[in-house]
Amino acid sequence: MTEPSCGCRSEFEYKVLDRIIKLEQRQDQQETESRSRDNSIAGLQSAIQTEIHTSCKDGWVAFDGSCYVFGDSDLDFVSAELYCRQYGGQLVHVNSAVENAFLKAFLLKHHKQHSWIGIQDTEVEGIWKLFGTNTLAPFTDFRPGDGGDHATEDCVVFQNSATMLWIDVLCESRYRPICEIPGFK
Ligand SMILES: [Ca+2]
Ligand SMILES: [Ca+2]
Repeated sequence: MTEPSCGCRSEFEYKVLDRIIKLEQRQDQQETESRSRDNSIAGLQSAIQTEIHTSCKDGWVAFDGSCYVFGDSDLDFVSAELYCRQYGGQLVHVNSAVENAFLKAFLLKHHKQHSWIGIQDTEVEGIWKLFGTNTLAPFTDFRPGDGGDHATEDCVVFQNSATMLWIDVLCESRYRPICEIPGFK
């Protein structure tokens, strides 16, 4: 904005003031947006902090208090669970959206295969329980149309696709295990 040479100084000052007010408003808006962004990533940051403080044996991947192994041979569900138990672990229990997001991101980056999740709906169709327990699955992420009343499909994998959503499959199918054990701090 150029200062005019005419005698309309005060009009010019008003314009400057108006410009300053608008800039301040924009700054306020940006601060609000930035605060909301900060809140939405706070959960992930806390998980990352825990990841930093989670220790795992060599070959295991640490995240948010747990250690994971992504097996590289195709096994049926029971064999996959046994594979994990030989390490003192189990097929992964996905406890939260954050854990799910971590697993999906890892699979997409490193390990593009259908991969077992440690839940079944053998008793009541569509009621998923952590394998070997009477505990309801705390979190699920099924592809639309999956996870419901499919009597023959009582086991679940991350489907190898861009979204890595969960699909129910035959337990006799052979896919990759994801094992989980608690990390140490
Ligand atoms: Ca878990
Ligand atoms: Ca089923």
